[in-house]
Order: sequence, then structure tokens, then C-alpha cells
Amino acid sequence: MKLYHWRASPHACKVLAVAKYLDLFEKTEEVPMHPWEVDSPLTGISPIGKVPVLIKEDGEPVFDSDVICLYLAQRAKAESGADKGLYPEGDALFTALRQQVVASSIKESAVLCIVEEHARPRTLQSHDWIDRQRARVASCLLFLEDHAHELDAAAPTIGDFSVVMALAYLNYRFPSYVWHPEHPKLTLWYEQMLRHLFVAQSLPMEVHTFPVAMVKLEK
Ligand SMILES: N[C@@H](CCC(=O)N[C@@H](CS)C(=O)NCC(=O)O)C(=O)O
Repeated sequence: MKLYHWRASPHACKVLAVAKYLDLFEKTEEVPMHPWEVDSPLTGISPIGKVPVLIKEDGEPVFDSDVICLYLAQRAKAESGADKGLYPEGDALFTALRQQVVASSIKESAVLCIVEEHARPRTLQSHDWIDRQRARVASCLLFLEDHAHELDAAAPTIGDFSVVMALAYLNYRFPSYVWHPEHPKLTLWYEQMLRHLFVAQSLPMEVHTFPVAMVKLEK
């Protein structure tokens, strides 16, 4: 399998952590590709032009990150015969999928803020837009704190993987945004998740600066 990804992308980091957890990372060739480059070859790989994209052995692309994780979980189960419980049964599945949606909202809003602040000329930046994204992040964090009992670092589901990368991305991109004191239960769970090597070794990191060509997004 080939994984087109970018290490600063929280969506890509989630896939990396899941692949490691499921012992499928060794079967995955990593292909770094910056998603914001103008004329990026990504659009020829996936119609949505976003990372991550997984290319299966038969050449078929799998996207987006949520679908890739589901694919990996099914593949791991088929290959090993064991189910690590990433997608539990019954009500627990809907809890996990709800966590996944809340985490995706945090990731998407955080990425939108970064792009607004880094890709747009200052004169075109919208503070209302940025405030709207920040408010969404704040309400999602509050929801997760109120439902922290549904998170489980000892037996992580796809919800746990989604949330941990959303929080890691906030820490990474917005280090001055100190969300921890107001979300003590979430913080405790987050610290437990970080103790897993498959999480700690997949955290968002910068291996690339924003491409100069991003200014062309304005044209
Ligand atoms: N829903 C997608 C979102 C992926 C996504 O937004 N990736 C960003 C990087 S963090 C991207 O590639 N953006 C490029 C673009 O929007 O043009 C997923 O979960 O994979």
C-alpha cells in the first residue's frame, strides 16, 4: 500500500497512528505530498485533492482519512483474524463515530484558521471567519469534556484516535491556546493516549514550510 500524506496534517496523522496500532504500518509506503502546493499532483490521485490518500495494491485509491481507517481495520481483521475493537458493536459504534465527527470538526476548523492566517494576504483575512472557527473548536472541546467518560485510552476506538489527533494538532499549531485547565478530564485522557507509542510516534510535525505558491490561492 502507498500512503500519500503530509506529517503536519492531523487527518494524515490519525491514519498513521491507526496503521501502527493495527500492525499495518510496515506494509505501507509513505509518500509525503504537500496538499497546498498549487498544481499539486494530488488532484490526479484523488478527486478531492486532499491528504491523506491510500493506494491499494490493486491501484485503487481510498480516501478520506475516515474511510482509510475503516479499510485498514477491515484488512487487519481479515489478515490476522483478530479484531482490535476500533469499530465496536452496537451503541458503542455510534459513540465512536460521534467522537470522530467532533474531532473532524476541530481539525477542519483548526486547519481553516491556519490557512486563513498563512495563505491569505493580511488585507483579505476575515476575523469573523477565524472567530467562527475558533468558536466551533471551543464548543467541540466542551462537548468532549462533558463526554470524557466515553473516551478510553486503554481500549481505543476510532473515536479515541480521531480526538487525540485533533487535540495534538491544536497543541502543535496553536501552542498559546491553553485549553487544558478548562478541560481536566479530557486532558487526563489525552495524556494517557500520548503514552501509547503508536500515538506518540505519529503526532503532527512540520517537515515543510508553507509553499510560496500558496499566495496563488487568492487568484
Ligand atoms: N475529510 C478529509 C479532510 C482532509 C483534509 O482536509 N486535508 C487537508 C490537509 S490537513 C488538505 O489536504 N487540504 C488541501 C485542500 O483543501 O486543498 C479527511 O479526513 O481526510
